[in-house]
Amino acid sequence: MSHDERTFVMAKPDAVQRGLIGNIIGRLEGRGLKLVGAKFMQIDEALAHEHYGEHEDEPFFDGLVEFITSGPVMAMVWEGADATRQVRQMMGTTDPAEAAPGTIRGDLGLDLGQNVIHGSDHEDPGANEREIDLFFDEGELVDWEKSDAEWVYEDVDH
Ligand code: DAT
Ligand code: MG
Repeated sequence: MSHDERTFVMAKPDAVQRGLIGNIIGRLEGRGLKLVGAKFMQIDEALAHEHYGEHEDEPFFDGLVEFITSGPVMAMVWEGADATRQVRQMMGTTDPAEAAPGTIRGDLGLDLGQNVIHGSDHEDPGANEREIDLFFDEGELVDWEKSDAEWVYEDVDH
């Protein structure tokens, strides 16, 4: 399996306000994933509409846009084997009240509307690339070798 799948991850405004950026990054780092891009930023209305376009007909859309633009977020790109699906598993279900303990939402959230983290949907092919392109220019992503790869992946030679 390739080790270079990339996925888009975001610590949402609630996570930033609650001082949980480091907790989230620590979990992803600890798993063996590699950070290749990060941007502390404020999402404006237009970007929020584009990012959450698939939900524009939902009754919760206006509240979702208001929430995601309510304060800064930490937008990130993480790389690794099966990264998109693995991050989704680590996030837990959309509603933190139902998310399993041990998951990011299950450990750090209580309310569906403020669920701490976004990760690209692994069941929507191309969502990861689309979201990475929406938030990052190519030059903002860093190609680098992480020196622990041989201790994370069995098929990397020691
Ligand atoms: P996810 O973030 O797990 O991919 P999603 O794409 O279905 O979930 O929805 C995007 C965000 O919208 C989600 O993180 C929280 C919010 N949301 C989803 N369903 C909602 C609902 N029924 N009521 C309020 N907010 C909701
Ligand atoms: Mg989604």
